[in-house]
Amino acid sequence: MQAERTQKPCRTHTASDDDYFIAACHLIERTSSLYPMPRALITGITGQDGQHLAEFLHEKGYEVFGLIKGQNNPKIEPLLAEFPYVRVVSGDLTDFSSLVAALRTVQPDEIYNLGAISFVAISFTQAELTSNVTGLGVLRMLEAIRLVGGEKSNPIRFYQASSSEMYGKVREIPQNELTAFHPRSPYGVAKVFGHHMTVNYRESYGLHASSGILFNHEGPRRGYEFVTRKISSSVARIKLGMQDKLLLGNMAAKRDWGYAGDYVKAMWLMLQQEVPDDYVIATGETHEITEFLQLAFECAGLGDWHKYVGVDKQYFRPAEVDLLVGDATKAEKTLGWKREVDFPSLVEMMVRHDLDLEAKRAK
Ligand code: NAP
Ligand code: G4F
Repeated sequence: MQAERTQKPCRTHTASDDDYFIAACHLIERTSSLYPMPRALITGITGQDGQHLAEFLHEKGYEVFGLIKGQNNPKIEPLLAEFPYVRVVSGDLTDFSSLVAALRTVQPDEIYNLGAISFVAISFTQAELTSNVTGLGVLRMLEAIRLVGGEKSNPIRFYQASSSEMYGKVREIPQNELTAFHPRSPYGVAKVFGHHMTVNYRESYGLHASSGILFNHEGPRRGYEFVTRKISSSVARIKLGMQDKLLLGNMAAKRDWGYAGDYVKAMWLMLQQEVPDDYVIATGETHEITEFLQLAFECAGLGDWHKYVGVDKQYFRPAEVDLLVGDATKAEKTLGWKREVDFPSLVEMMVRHDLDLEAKRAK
């Protein structure tokens, strides 16, 4: 049996230093009668956000469980070395019965569904796999929650990792929770499916299911396939004489880039609200890739980036999302969320991290 949720009137937060404290008090009210610690299950725990969230929830006093796919996933060892408090549970978003088993084992208070094929470029060549994991995976998890948590007063709270990629060919600038979606990749289409399923299960079955429409967020834990990490690691390697050139695709693309550490706090805040809802999480600023390049090369003392950067057509996509910029007013007012790391600090954080890392690897 799960702890019964305390029925309190919905309160509207305004941004203040007390927000995290208040949210933590609500969480204790919800869970303290039966469990000494609230339990969170994170899918995608080996990814960038999963690691930040595991750290954040552990500091908040959660028992943190991570769903791990595969029979001998090589990411388990480094994960447990860095986060020894994480408890691993086996499962795959493409396998419904494995999700049911994971939920029965963990009996989570909160589920953060971060697992996905998340690389937009690969979704064009592996569209079916992307639809299965990133789209249908959400439906499987929602059904598993209904089955394990029960039809009435289901106690499991659910977070879905929706994406600004759903806006695609943007209908308005900036984009908010009411902006129509026009996805431009199989990944974006799959995320729209997952997003609408989350809304539908909330409305149809009363699940406490929320979607965070997160704009791009980066940091030293970002995968090397994404453009920011590709740039910061290449800058470090060029500085250390380990690489000559950096080849990119569409450098005219603009993104609203924030810091992943700031964004996982918003995920948690969403699940501490009495009423589930959808929120845009963004900085409200957009920057061209060339701006990232300029700051990154300057930070390493390499000067003009044009000397090192070329174009390779293989990195262009069949369809592109050219201008993303989010309006996070609702999250700021209701959740009390605000970003702490600005764009220049983010670039500097990533480049300095990679300079240290590549120097260690070179030894
Ligand atoms: P990421 O680093 O690419 O991590 C993806 C995670 O999904 C990995 O842990 C991966 O596990 C797991 N996964 C892949 N296939 C799976 C399957 N079949 N079953 C279970 N897990 C599976 O992604 P991220 O940047 O942390 O993003 C987290 C989530 O937020 C994703 O859903 C992403 O689409 C979404 N999102 C990200 C951003 C962003 O800017 N980072 C913005 C908006 C939305 P393995 O490591 O074992 O492959
Ligand atoms: O870094 P990216 O691969 O991220 P993208 O496509 O914006 O997707 C990320 O953010 C989404 C949120 O909007 C998430 F949902 C998604 O899971 C992922 O985390 O590419 C950013 C831009 C694109 O316009 C791309 O065409 O950079 C452009 N780009 C130019 N050259 C490149 C490259 N991208 C990559 N990965 N590699 C290049 O060489």
